[in-house]
Amino acid sequence: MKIITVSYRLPLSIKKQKQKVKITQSSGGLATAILSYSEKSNVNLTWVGVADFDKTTWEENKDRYEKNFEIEPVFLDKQLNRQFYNVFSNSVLWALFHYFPSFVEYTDYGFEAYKAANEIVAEKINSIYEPGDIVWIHDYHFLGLPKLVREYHPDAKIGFFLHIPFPNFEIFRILPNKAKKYILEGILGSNVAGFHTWDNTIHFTECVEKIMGIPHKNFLFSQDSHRTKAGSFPISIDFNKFYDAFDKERVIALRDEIKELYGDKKIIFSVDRLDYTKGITNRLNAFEKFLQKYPEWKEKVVFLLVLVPSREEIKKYGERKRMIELNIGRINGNMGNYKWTPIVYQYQSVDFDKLIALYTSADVALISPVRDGMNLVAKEYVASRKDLRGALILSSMAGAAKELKEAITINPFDAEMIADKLYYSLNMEEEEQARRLERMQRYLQKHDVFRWASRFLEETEDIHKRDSKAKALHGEERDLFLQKFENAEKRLLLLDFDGTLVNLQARPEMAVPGQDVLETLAHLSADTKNEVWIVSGRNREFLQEHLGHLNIGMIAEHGGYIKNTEWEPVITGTPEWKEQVIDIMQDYVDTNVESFVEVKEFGVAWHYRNVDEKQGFNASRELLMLLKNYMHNTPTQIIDGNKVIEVKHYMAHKGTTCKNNVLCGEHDFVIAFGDDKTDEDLFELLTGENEYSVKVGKGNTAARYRLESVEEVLAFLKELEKSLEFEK
Ligand code: GDG
Repeated sequence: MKIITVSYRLPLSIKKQKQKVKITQSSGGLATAILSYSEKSNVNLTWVGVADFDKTTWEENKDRYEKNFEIEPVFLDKQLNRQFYNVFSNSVLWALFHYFPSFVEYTDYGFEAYKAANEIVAEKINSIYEPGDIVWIHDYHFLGLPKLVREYHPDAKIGFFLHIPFPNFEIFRILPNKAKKYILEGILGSNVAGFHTWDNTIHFTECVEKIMGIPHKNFLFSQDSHRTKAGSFPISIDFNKFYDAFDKERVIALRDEIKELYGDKKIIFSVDRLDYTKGITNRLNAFEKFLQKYPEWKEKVVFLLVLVPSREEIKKYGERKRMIELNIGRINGNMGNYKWTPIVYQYQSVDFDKLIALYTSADVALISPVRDGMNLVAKEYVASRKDLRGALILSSMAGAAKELKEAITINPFDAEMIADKLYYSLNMEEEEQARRLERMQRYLQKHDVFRWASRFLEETEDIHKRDSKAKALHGEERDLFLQKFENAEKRLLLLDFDGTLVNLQARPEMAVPGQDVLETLAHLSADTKNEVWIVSGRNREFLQEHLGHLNIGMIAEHGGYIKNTEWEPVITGTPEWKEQVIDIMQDYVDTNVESFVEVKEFGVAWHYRNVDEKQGFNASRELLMLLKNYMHNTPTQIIDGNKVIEVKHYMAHKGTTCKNNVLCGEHDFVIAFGDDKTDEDLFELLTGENEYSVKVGKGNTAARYRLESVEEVLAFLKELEKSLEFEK
């Protein structure tokens, strides 16, 4: 078993400089964390990514780096790579997912290149994949990849993590429909879809529900082949590496140099890739505002601005650079003088030691992205301040703001607010600085990048392990099962009605039990060793009319009513919310004329199976969201069923009603059959050795066995019947 990590960039770069070859291995947080996890769990690590070197260079140098994990480079054609990376990934996805819709430059050829690149990477993974491996896919470059890997290996353990925000539905819907579907289906190929924050997770689940029509239960999406758990996994840093760096000899020397250079002046510091999402222009304007509003700080403060070149081939990045440099020139010209330059700017990266020296010299770190998945700079600044000095100003639009509660938070669009917070932070007492930093450090020490990687990978393993392993009830499995049935002395049979004993019809009243069903139920219940129950979502009048003459128990309205000898309600009182739901649903009947409302005692259902497919689907998504908001704080459950949206009393629950009334522990053989979501509530309870559950039809399930159709259920029940005759 191994971990296959996939990211656009490899943690290794090979550059040819004149005659020499320079190999740099990344010691970034992600690589260190996954490597540490793979060592701890004693599994190998292989890294797949797009090569920034050619094949020959690779062949010549592949044995010349320190091999603590395998590297599998993918060589993409230059033009394809450009269109995949620059044209679609960075000019569409990056812009849109950071809420810059006006920056989106969508082209079909870009999208095609994106799909092609994802396929090439999927082939590479396929060529190295072995059963049992975990595939961990990173970021927006590979949104289609989880599905592609799943197509090759249906039982693979696949994790997907998005490092940037996932936008809300109104922003995401801007993409062309084919791209939206490709992305959502792609991510849903994973067992775990991870995001930095719950906001992002909720945005994703909302898009899946609205666009794909796949509902979730506790952020778990059920699909035919597997389930996908969406969740929040805030990334972090190697805390000790930053904390301990404070005392490194070179860091101390560099820090002394900086301090000497700026003397008594206070230092404001920021470091980012030059990107329009990082709010650099806003930051500069706010700094100017600060100097205007608090002129006493002139000549007493300096703003060290480090910008790292990024995506220079993309027009928007070039434009942004010019805009920033104009601004710096303007502010320095207007505010500075021959003795003092307010903003000291460099457009180059710094090495690790210099970065730490800058972090630990800064009185204030000013981090103001207008949108950021997490922002590691904020966490690094906090971790490196072993001296407990300094203040962190952090945009509330960064994922990190959800965790770093002792930061001074700002709205990056509010220059006046930033100016005031700068003033506050520069004047902050040392005691307050220490108190804030100490609390954040305690948090980061515990929530470091190693914990992040372990949590994510363990969750992927866990979700995969708990995934449906329902076996087909055929062949040997079936014989074994019949044998157990025959040997049992006190059997309990729990049968759902619609979709299990009868096929769905255009209207519910048309789906009545045929003669064969009635005979089978009569025969099965005639045996004194058997106790037969119908567990249905239908109302009691219907069940009484069609099945009332049989010697069987019945549960109606998903558990709301029960009949042993007489019908009795499980729930007391009248549901006050019913009239409101009927009114809402009636509006949908008016605009979707073939749909209809079914009113039950403890629930109301809107059926749209007769409405044009697309129209019905769209209306159902809208109704679902409306009901979710409307029914908030009522004792109801909303079910997004098969062409039906149903609101029911939360106590009308097949699992609970069976548990409290029927599953009394006296049986030595229990079997439940069902086809939809409400039956899963019952299946989840049947975990004992002699308890069996059978899912009818496709879809992920908690059931142990599977039959494909109503016809297969009836044939199987007939076999149970036969075994009774055989017994006699
Ligand atoms: C994406 C998401 C999310 C920067 N300049 C230098 C340098 N850096 C290092 C920092 C930090 C990293 O680069 C930047 O990380 P961020 O998190 O701030 O931002 P993105 O690059 O946009 O990353 C982001 C992240 O993925 C992780 O999931 O947090 O939201 O956009 O580690 O230290 N390092 C050195 N010299 C530099 O000049 N040595």
